[in-house]
Amino acid sequence: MTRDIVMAARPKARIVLIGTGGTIAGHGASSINTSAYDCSVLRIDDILADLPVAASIADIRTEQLFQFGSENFGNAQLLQLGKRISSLLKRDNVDGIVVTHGTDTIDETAYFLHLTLKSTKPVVVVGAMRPPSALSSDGPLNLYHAIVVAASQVAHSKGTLVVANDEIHTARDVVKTNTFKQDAFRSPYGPLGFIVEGKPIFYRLPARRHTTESEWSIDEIDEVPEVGIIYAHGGMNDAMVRAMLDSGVKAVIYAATGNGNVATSIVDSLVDARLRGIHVVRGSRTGGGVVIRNAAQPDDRYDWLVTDDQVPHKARILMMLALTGENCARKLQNAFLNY
Ligand code: DAS
Repeated sequence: MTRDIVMAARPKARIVLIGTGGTIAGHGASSINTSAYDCSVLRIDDILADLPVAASIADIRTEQLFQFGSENFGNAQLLQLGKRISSLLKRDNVDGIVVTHGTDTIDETAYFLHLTLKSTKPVVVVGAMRPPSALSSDGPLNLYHAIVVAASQVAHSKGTLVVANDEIHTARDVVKTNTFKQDAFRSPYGPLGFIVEGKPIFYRLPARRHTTESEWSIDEIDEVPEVGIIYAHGGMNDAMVRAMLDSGVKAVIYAATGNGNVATSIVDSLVDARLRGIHVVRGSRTGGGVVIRNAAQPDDRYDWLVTDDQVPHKARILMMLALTGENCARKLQNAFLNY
């Protein structure tokens, strides 16, 4: 029996498609408006109705959870989305989830789900760089591919995935790297796989802990602490750091220059942060590479942490979750080394 005959004999996967807005739900004044358009105007039912081919691969039910640009996602929305997905995944009549999402913070939301959902069923987050009204919109094909992946047996146990531009990325690694181009999504170690002619093909697996191996469960988290990010630059003074320390944050991700260097003018304010009980996490604004403990700064002496290779905006997600557990620097540091 050939592989195709076995696959054709399977019943169709039952997928829940959750709409949250974004460019994939956008509409422009004309077909040449690829970058300037109204965001989050199409309902998820309308988006699916424009993709009749999707019905050939899955039985799809829709839910409109939010309708806004992803820059508006706050911690409350992350929790609400995660809890909704978790309850759907527990049902025997749900085989996978697809979330349509704005691309701006798709990498943050997907990482949050990757770290907190307790299921091996596929969860795929998808967006578009061009609205469906634009010439060569990537929305319909991205959505079709996301449904293909969510419906696939081979996508099980791989954590939350982001599908874009024919590629399947792990939520841990993917980052939006461009304001308007369709190949905006990059993972520093490459995508996990591709979708070719409607079939997902995986070439690698996520190496770090996620979903069922993660210590956090969305079902047990009702609140996450505030964690801020400070973006370093030349000629910096400590005013921004001190303002952030007074804002009630429990930790600061310091998006340092290069491999985690901290200007002399800033060091005292970050030492003060730790004395006030606020954790300091040295990261890098470069977008790539590792920040090494005790290399550019004496982290052991200051009781600071480092992000390992995680970008600052995703380090914030991890730190928020880590702080829901034991407030111990060694444990918090291990989170960056294990996830
Ligand atoms: N409208 C922005 C957002 O919601 C961009 C996008 O979706 O691509 O994130």
